[in-house]
Amino acid sequence: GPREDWWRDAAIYQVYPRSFADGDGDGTGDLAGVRAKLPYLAELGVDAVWFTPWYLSPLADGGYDVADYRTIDPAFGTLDEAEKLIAEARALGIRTIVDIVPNHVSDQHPWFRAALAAGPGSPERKLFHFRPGRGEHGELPPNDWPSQFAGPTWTRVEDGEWYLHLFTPQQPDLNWAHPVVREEHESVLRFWFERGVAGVRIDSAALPAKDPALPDFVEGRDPHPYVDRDELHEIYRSWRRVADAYGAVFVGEVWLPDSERFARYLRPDELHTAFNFTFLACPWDPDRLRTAIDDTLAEHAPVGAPATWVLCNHDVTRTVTRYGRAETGFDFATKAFGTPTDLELGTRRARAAALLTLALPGSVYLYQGEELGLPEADIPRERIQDPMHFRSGGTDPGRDGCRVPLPWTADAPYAGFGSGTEPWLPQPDGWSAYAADRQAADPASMLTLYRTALRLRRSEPGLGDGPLEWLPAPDGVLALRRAPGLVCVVNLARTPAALPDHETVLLTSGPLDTDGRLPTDTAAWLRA
Ligand code: TEU
Repeated sequence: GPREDWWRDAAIYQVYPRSFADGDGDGTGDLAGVRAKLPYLAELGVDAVWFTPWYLSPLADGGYDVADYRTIDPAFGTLDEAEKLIAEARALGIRTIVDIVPNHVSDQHPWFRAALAAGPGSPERKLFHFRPGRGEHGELPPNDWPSQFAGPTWTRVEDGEWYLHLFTPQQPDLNWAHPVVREEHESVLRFWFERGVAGVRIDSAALPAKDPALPDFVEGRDPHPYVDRDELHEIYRSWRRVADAYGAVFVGEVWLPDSERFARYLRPDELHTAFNFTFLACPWDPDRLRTAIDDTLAEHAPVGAPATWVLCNHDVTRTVTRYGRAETGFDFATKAFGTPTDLELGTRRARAAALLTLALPGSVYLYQGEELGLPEADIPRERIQDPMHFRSGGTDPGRDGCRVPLPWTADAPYAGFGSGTEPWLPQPDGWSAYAADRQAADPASMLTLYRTALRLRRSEPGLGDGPLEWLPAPDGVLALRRAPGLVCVVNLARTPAALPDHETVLLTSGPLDTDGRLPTDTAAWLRA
């Protein structure tokens, strides 16, 4: 029967519903589109799908502004379709993970509308962080916190009070000291677990709890007024009891540079897993990658949680573009418009990174379109919708470049996304060259590489969770042994690398060179 600990070494595909597949032909992706592509996901060989928010939302932040967790946004479909999708996916061996955003709700959520209407001092306002302003007439925000996007974290309402929002003004922060906020989220978890959901991604998981005094920033203050507050652990322990009743799992979006603080969330009575941003942010450099892998395994081992490996998501620059740049780590500063990138180089490295990632112990996240090797798209400024674009006066392209509707069919309008209506974000010229149907027929394509590697990852004993052993290798070459006989070699040196005696299992590039060596920026799985 199905393994209870499937999540310890699962390959999890991230669907951004707006851009995955358009079933009703209106230019926006939807659940009908996902249902039609379930065979594609099964063929790809993933164990689960994580859906970024699909709930009722004004889409001020791509759905991370939820107006009602118990309703699917009509642009995406209905609750009935979501239930069918969950069941159909499960029948194909694919579990469903949904996204919960505890830090905030939409300003269109009934709670926030009621809070606005009820006025200062009302019980409705206590679900959020409303405060009087500073200054003689309350004309200054209550504290000095800057928002993650643009401007201050505070917005003033008509009656003169201000409310807190770490992200856009359309995303008011909830007050997690309030028992009703806690009860409601546990009820939302149960709602989705009852519908067959196997896991929950927790958005901005280190941010929801706030110092009740909401103090100004003070350099070196410990603890931070809203990042990684101790109160969070009790909240997630309570969530864990809900999940355990359904055998469901959590993956936390815990952005914390301190690995000891990060690991505190990964406990048998707290979160099962959390995203590994150390690996994602790591540049294409052999020593830095090896250190990132070793540090990750070392921080997970004592708490018994499996590591996760992530190359890309809906918030960061596409892998082939990142790896095709001179500065290859993920850094907002390198996201500027027009940063030069060598896509041929980036693609070679992304292929090698795929084999490395899929050879590591733990679970792997695969963002939609990575299996097609999509590059970051340049979105014309006037078409950019992501609120992050506005944070530095429009000089930051924001995150839409990795959210472009997928190319499915080479010889169809809009590369087969939908049926003839222009997609909500423009696809760049040449997008159909990446179409899934073309790649499925090409043994040398990125899609074929991912399919083959994912299939092997399932069939090779010893891949997935379990020990990793580094093998001696020349400078710039990473060689690691997993399964008794399976070795992954990645060549990040400038010269071809000699290989041990072996039988080739999988290569990211064409044949080895005439001396049987592994070319620069390629990887191999060997039986050795
Ligand atoms: O992101 C959390 C977060 O901290 C972001 O500011 C992140 O640092 C940024 O997007 C760069 O990677 C989550 C979601 O993944 C993101 O899409 C949402 O916009 C955000 O929460 C607010 O809900």
